[in-house]
Amino acid sequence: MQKLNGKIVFITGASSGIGEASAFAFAAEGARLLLAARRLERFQELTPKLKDAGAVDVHTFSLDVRNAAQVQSQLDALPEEWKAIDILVNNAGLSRGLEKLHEGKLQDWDEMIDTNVKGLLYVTRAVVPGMVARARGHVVNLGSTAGELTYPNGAVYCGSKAAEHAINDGLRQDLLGTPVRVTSIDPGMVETEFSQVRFHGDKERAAKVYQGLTPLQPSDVADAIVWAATRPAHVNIARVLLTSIDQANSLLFNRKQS
Ligand code: NDP
Ligand code: 8X3
Repeated sequence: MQKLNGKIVFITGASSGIGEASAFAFAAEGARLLLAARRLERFQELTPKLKDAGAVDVHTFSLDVRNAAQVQSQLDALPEEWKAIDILVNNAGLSRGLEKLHEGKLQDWDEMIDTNVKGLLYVTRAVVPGMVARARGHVVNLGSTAGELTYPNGAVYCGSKAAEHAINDGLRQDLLGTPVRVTSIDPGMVETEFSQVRFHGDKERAAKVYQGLTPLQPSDVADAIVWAATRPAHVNIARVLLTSIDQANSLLFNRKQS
């Protein structure tokens, strides 16, 4: 088992949901946390809590992963003691809208593809060369059941997560012969701000997504991420697909009538 104490773990989209829960899970392992998101103000409250939870140190910065130049400049500007990233969690992501493809909004598509696909690529491109040079590292990408099986009205989000699968597998192939590991963590429905973001702030509609079933919690996903990161150095977990007991795949749920 790999020890994580003192390791630098960089989590994108750490201001909420799975990213925030992962920060707490890595804190409990005594990691040093490098956290980024656009809503920097959220880190003011989070940082002392993460230190209380065991993080050796916490460094936060604002980042929009859609902006390639900003990704590179923010990582170049890191204090020297934060540059040697050991684990990258490419978590920043979102869905926008739930509509038939031929009725979809171009702005929603751009936001999903720019964040979930291009943003993940920009961060990976900026971080992985250092891992290769230092001969150590682990990239954990957030995929989804949506990338396994497309559901109606979700073609673009599902497509972005199918792209994540291809990128995850391609990166693992390209890093063969180096000690850098690559993992995709693919959850089903997780109760986070995800649905509120999808429905542009409509909390009532978002709540209905989880009605009548028990979804995964962000900490369940964080648990899988830390598990993958703590396997022995010669073990690469390629993919973890996890759902709640009330979900079989993107289309099949055990929803109790209310
Ligand atoms: P949340 O909405 O709770 O969190 C999303 C995080 O991503 C926030 O911290 C947000 O921070 C950040 N983010 C979004 N856009 C950007 C951006 N352009 N630049 C930087 N950070 C950004 O959702 P989840 O925790 O559920 O989602 C996390 C990941 O998990 C996503 O990749 C999602 O696709 C995936 N996932 C979610 C599932 C679910 O059912 N919830 C299931 C399977 C996968 P900020 O707004 O402050 O920038
Ligand atoms: C998030 C899971 O099924 O709500 O990736 O799109 S789903």
